[in-house]
Amino acid sequence: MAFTFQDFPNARDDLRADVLAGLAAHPRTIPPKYFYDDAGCRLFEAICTQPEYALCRTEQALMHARLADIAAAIGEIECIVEPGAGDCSKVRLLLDALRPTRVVLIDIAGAPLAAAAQALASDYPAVDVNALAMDFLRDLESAGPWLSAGERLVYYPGSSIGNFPPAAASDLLTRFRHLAGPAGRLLIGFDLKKDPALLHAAYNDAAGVTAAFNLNLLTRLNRELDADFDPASFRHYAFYNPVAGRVEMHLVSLRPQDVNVAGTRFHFAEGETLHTEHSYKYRSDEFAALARAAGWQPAGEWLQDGFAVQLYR
Ligand code: AVJ
Repeated sequence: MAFTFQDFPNARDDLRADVLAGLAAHPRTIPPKYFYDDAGCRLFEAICTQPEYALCRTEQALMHARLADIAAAIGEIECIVEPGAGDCSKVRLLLDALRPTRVVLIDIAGAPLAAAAQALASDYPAVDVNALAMDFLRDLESAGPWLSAGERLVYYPGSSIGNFPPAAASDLLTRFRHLAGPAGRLLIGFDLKKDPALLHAAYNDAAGVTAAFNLNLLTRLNRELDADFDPASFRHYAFYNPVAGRVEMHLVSLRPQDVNVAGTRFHFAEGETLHTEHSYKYRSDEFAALARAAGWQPAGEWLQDGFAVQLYR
């Protein structure tokens, strides 16, 4: 079993600087990558089991059902690179089907990544497993020495791309182009535009798990930035904006209030919003245009129940 773990201290996320800058802006915003502390990861897993939120289940079902076809379309591959690998569960199917000699798993959360990647390495003794702890939005280029020279597949499942506005998504796809190399491929999963009522329900589940996930951000800031948010004074508010083609998640202040964060005081007016997430939805041709503009050629597409997996070369 071959396993390496590398931490990139210069490419860590910067919660304090990002939050202070986001709170000072108007509208106030916090990058959605900060949802995922331990509690946030557990709440996201719970979202994925809610009847209204089909995204993860549908992608998993699609990957299982179409795996042979997808693997054939990808062809020979030496190395799989997964930015945002999290618990490393999604890449297993591809390891079974593609049998690469190396996998490079990148995630912002170093400790859980190391544990998950080590477990992966013991389950796949023939694969050289490399875990890189970094915020890949800051420094994807440092992953270079860990990549194998042969054909590489960048795997970006789960509609994570939906968190980025189109210009930033296009930028990320260009960086994936470099990560994959000239003979590289990209397998990417994203949520499709659909009945707004379904999208609304998916981000407003009856059990309130998405609301808890959104509000957990304030609890995290209280703990990690010595802030004093009162989560009960903010309302989870999520809606589909069909003009922009995205679900927006907000935390709306229910009263005028002052909040201290890392020694700085911020005033929230009644009804003022803290914007916590964009979740863009695409038509498959819209997404293909975005990928083409980033230098990728379409090489396959699999659709199921409002979700898409596309392959590019
Ligand atoms: C993990 C970014 C795909 O946008 O649907 C779930 C996160 N936010 N419910 C999404 C999320 C609210 C999710 N992604």
